[in-house]
Amino acid sequence: MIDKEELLRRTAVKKSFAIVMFLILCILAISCDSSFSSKEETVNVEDEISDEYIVVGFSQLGAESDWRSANTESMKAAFTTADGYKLIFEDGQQKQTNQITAIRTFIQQEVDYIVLAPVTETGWDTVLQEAKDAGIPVIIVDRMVDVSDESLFTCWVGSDFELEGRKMAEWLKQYTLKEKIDPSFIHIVNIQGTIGASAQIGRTKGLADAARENGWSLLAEVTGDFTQAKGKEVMESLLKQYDDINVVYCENDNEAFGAIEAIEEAGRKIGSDIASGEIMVLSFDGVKKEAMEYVLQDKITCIAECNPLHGPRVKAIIEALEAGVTPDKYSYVDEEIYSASEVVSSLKVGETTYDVIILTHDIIDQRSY
Ligand code: GZL
Ligand code: ZN
Repeated sequence: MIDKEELLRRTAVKKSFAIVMFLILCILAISCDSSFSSKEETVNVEDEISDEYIVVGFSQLGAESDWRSANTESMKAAFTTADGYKLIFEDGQQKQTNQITAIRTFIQQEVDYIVLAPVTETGWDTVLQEAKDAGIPVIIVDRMVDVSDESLFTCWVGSDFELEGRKMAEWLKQYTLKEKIDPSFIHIVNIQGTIGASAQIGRTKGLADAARENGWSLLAEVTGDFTQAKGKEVMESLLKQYDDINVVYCENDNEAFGAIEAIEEAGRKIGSDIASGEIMVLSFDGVKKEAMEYVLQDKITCIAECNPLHGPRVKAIIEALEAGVTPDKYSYVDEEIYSASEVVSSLKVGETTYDVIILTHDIIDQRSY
């Protein structure tokens, strides 16, 4: 039989145990609640971070060339968190559908700006209208978009591709004049870039117009899709189709690397001495040092530069827009033309005269990309 005293003691023990358990549960509840609230705080802090940062969604078209890699690096270097930006980068792998999906994702993420490097010019009206309806400014870089309503993008920064093509064609015309090569002797093939890309449209037109005006034989125009592999494949087949090719116009350096491999594997000699049977290679970009070294070796006789460093320009546009300033709708980058041959020292396109930069190792080593 438990006496009354023992009963009171046991009840007291049970009560204090219950109180301790209650306190433990309260502490647990508060801590998990605070972890929840800290999670909420994390979420809020995350939101605050994104409010503090200018969020830029960048739809890059792919990674097909050295030019593209330099362009991507330039954008990533421009939009850093240290400078107050969050860059969301999406690689479209050269497919427009991937880029359209990326833009729609940026809209859902409510980014502050969308930057688009479009793989081809057409097919953007619908998705750019969606961005406009969402109140998100769109900046186009590099190639152009062909849209029915120019208000669908705020600004464009890039190159004048037709001018690049006309400069290259004018260099060839001056070369034939100085070397006393009859225009009808020129049998040229064009390894084009991605069909529908502004760079392809402009460079192709520049050459085609000059070939017609100068009486050159433009034997073929075939896309190499701006890649080395395709450039080689196309050159191999052209060499089988034509035995009188003496100039190869490549719409970027990666295609030129492929074409050079094919020409050398076919046992042909590369160089500017076309009168003695060499095959002259002309190209665009001048980004990779290897391409510029090829110019020194006369494996590429002339390169029309295409400047990939759009990051700082796009950043300047966004900073202007943030400050309430409307930048120019179109801004073109300045570009040079390089050769190791001193035959042509300058050339004229329209009313403007352009110096040809006679390339040296020092110039290559000093260039920023
Ligand atoms: C030109 C750019 C082109 C480069 C190629 O601005 O669009 O795309 O010339 C690249 O190397 O693939
Ligand atoms: Zn060198």
